[in-house]
Amino acid sequence: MQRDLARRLYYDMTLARRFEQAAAEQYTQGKIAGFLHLYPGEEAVAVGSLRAADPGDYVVSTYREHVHALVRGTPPEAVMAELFGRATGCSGGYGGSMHLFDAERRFLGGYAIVGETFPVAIGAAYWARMNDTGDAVLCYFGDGAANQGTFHESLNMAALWKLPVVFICENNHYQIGTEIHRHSALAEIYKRACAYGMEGRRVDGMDVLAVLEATREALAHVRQGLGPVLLECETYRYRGHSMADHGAYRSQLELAEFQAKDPLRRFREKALGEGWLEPSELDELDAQAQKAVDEAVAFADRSPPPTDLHKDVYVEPLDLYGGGR
Ligand SMILES: Cc1ncc(C[n+]2csc(CCOP(=O)(O)OP(=O)(O)O)c2C)c(N)n1
Ligand SMILES: [Mg+2]
Repeated sequence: MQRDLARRLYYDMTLARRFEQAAAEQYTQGKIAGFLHLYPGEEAVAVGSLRAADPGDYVVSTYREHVHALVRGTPPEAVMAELFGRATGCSGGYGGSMHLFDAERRFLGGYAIVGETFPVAIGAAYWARMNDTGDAVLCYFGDGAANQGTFHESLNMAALWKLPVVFICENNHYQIGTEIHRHSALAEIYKRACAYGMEGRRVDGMDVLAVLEATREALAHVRQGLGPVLLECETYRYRGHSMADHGAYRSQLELAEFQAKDPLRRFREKALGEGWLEPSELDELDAQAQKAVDEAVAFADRSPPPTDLHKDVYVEPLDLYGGGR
């Protein structure tokens, strides 16, 4: 393990954890409106997989996508400002938490509709394949999304045309309050790959190194034109589905079981044990991440709201009230 990579992985995960913590605090203070879906517990999935990707690869995610944007390189200021609905946000303040977008970094968005990511991902992959660019697509989705019709349609097409997509299932065991065995006839999502004749694999999504390695292999496979890969990462979300959900449908014991495998602590122990990083370096990375998050909150707070909310609305305004109002 290179020291630089170890630093990177730890920094990404500690930034992710702290960013989401700050977002929760800002939400409770009324600074963030609408829904807010947070990622603590799942950090190893986005960090491990995105650190295996190249800058030219496309990324398509869900409404639980703040960390994907951050790891892709969208500045924390631009992500937090978007959560605040400010003009300096990465979607100009029009999108909010569920609709982050960063074309420069080929981050093709957060999508609020469950299953919406699949067709977007295969569209980008089809383009890459037609133009022989060598770029791949990382398509994120939840365990619940695997039961949407778009999952079947998109995986079928991707396999048929051997599109360069890695479908990354963030299996956190729940679709809002419904546990996977109560929403899926086949709870081992990776096994569904065989229905399309594609590679399917399950990996420990609480282990950033395992996710990194599995994604590297998957990307090498899809880039060779051997067809898409379905990679299931088994993980867990520590918080409720969104800020509006306290997760009362699951036991504290279950939560504790997964927190015992916490991806940050696990990597920290590994990095120290292997001598990749010193305790002081890890503390310094924690401090740097906290500073970046504090600055992001301050930036969002002092940023203005968008001035022209109708700018990208392609209809003539209706005169609903008469008198040109
Ligand atoms: C088409 C559609 N149906 C229902 C919803 C409401 N909904 C929002 S999130 C969600 C659960 C999705 O669970 P999962 O795919 O496991 O993702 P997770 O939230 O666990 O990351 C549902 C049903 C929606 N947004 N879109
Ligand atoms: Mg889920």
